Parts: sequence; structure tokens; C-alpha cells
Amino acid sequence: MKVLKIEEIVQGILDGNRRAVSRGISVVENDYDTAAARRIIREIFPHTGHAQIVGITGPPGIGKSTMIGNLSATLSKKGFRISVVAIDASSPFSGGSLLGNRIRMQESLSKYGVYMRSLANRGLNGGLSRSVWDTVKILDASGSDYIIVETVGAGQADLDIVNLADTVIVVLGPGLGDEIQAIKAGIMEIGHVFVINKMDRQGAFIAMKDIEETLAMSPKGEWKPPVIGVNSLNGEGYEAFIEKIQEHRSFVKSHSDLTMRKFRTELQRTILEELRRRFESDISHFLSDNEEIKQLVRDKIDPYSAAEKLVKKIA
Ligand SMILES: Nc1nc2c(ncn2[C@@H]2O[C@H](COP(=O)(O)OP(=O)(O)O)[C@@H](O)[C@H]2O)c(=O)[nH]1
Ligand SMILES: [Mg+2]
Repeated sequence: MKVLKIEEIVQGILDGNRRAVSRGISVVENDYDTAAARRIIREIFPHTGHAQIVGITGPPGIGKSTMIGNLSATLSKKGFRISVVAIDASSPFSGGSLLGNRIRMQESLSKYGVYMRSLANRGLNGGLSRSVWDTVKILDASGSDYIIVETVGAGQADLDIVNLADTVIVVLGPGLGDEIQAIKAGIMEIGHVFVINKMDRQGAFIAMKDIEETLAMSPKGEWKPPVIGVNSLNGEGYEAFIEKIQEHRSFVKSHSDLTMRKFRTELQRTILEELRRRFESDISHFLSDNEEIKQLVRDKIDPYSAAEKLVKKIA
């Protein structure tokens, strides 16, 4: 197979060519050629902004992957182009699902032409890594209408999804036991649509009521997060669910300050990463052989005071 040149990758992405999309994602995922990765993003960026980025988060086993199978099939049937990104999973259909179930899901994805990609997450401080942001841009420029991102269901990466996604779906359900309070702690503030999955199971209505009550006590913004009950095994509740996703898209589109805020957050991260990259080698070089440092040690100057003194010389 011929190796694609950067300009072929860029053109292929804009044409919606899957091989070019996959190559492009591999370039931004691996750090071996930063210049190439940056060039791809620079050239495709003017063609981004169409897709709705939908983040799906919730505890492991709650049914996120099953849900994505249903969502992407339903949206595809309506004529939309769907891409799926699974963070930190060898497949988005690993976890609790049975093998047969997993194979059926993948079949339905390929039947409807859904593009699927798994990414390892190596973000600083446990947040989502830069490659996730870049991957979403590539999928956006390639003509996706919806980009569905499934997070791991534990920790910082799940909260960071609010910075990446236009619409955050928080999935909860019956049977979470006492853990529910810990799970809710971080996640309640980031959801735009709350979905109670497994409505066929006992305790689903209680779970739904619990979430509604928690939301009723939360501070109110202009968007009131709805709570929808679904059964992902038979598709019950999905029409109402998809309606809410589309409603939230219209809400975001009519509030340009939200887009601005997202851009500002991304810019701030990019600047911090750039500064870190730039100063890291300078600092270790500066510290490696420095008479002044030896003196600081001899004088028993504490690291805070020493750093304050030295920062002025490096930066
Ligand atoms: N009873 C019931 N089981 C479900 C439902 N949705 C998903 N499951 C099952 O829950 C298990 C975990 O699903 P999965 O999608 O892998 O969860 P994830 O870890 O959140 O991605 C699988 O065995 C699914 O078949 C539902 O609505 N009702
Ligand atoms: Mg999963």
C-alpha cells in the first residue's frame, strides 16, 4: 500500500476518505512528527465547525457502548454521518458486554457506515490528551454530522469531556448501589442530557427520581438538563433522547459565547503545553551546571525561594 503524503492526507480528509482519516489520526496520535501533525490541523481547521460533538460518560457497565450502537444506527437511518471515538478501550464494546453482543454492535456500525476509532488517553493530569482534540477536528473536517465520544467512566478524563464536547450525555441507571453518591459528585455539573439506561430493570424509576431531585437542587442556567429513561436493548425512549440531543445542538448554535468559551479553554491549554515544551529543556539545561545552584544548596535556601529567584533569570 502506498504511503500517503501529508497533502494527500489533508485532501483525503476533506473528501471524507476513510483511509486518509485513519492516517491523519495516526499522525496526530503519535508524537513522532509534530510538524506534520500541526500542518494537518492547520490545513483542515477552516473546514471544521459543522459536527456536533457528543460526549458520553457514566460508570463502567452502565451501557454506554450499547447506547452508542443504537444512537449511531438511529441517526444514520435519518441520513446523518456518524463517527465514534472510544477513549482508552481496545474496543468501545469491551467492558461488560458479551462477545455475541459486541459482534452484533460492530456489525450494525459497519452496516450503517459509522466510522469508529479507539484512542489511548495520555493527557496531562489525567484529562483528555491533545490527540483526542485533534482527532475530533479531523472527523469534523471529514464531514461527520455527529462525533460521539465515549469516555472510560472513571476519573478526570470524564470531567474533561465537558471541555471537548458540545453536548455531554451522562448515563446512569439502576443498581449502582451506594456508589451512586460518589459517581454523582463530579458528574452532575457537566451533563446537558441525563439518561437513565436499563429502564427494563428494577429500580430504574427510583434512579430516575433521584437524578431529577438532585438536578432540581442544582443551580439553574439557561439550559435545563432533561432526564430521559431508555432501554438500550429494545430502543425504547430513543426518539425522545435524540430529540434532546438535537435541541441542545440548536441551543449551542444560538449561544456564540459557548463556542467562544470552548475556544478560549483550548487555547489556554495549547499555550500552557507550548510553554512547558519550550521551557522544559531550557530549565534542565540551566540547572545542570550552575555555580549559583551550588551556592543555594550551601546556603540551605528552600526550593520556593530558590525557584522564585531563578524563574526571573530563565523566563
Ligand atoms: N437490561 C439491560 N441491559 C443493558 C441495557 N443496555 C446495555 N445493557 C447491558 O449492559 C452491559 C454493559 O454494556 P456496555 O454497553 O458494554 O456498557 P459500558 O461499559 O457503559 O460501555 C451489556 O451486557 C449490555 O448488554 C439496557 O437498557 N437494559
Ligand atoms: Mg464501553
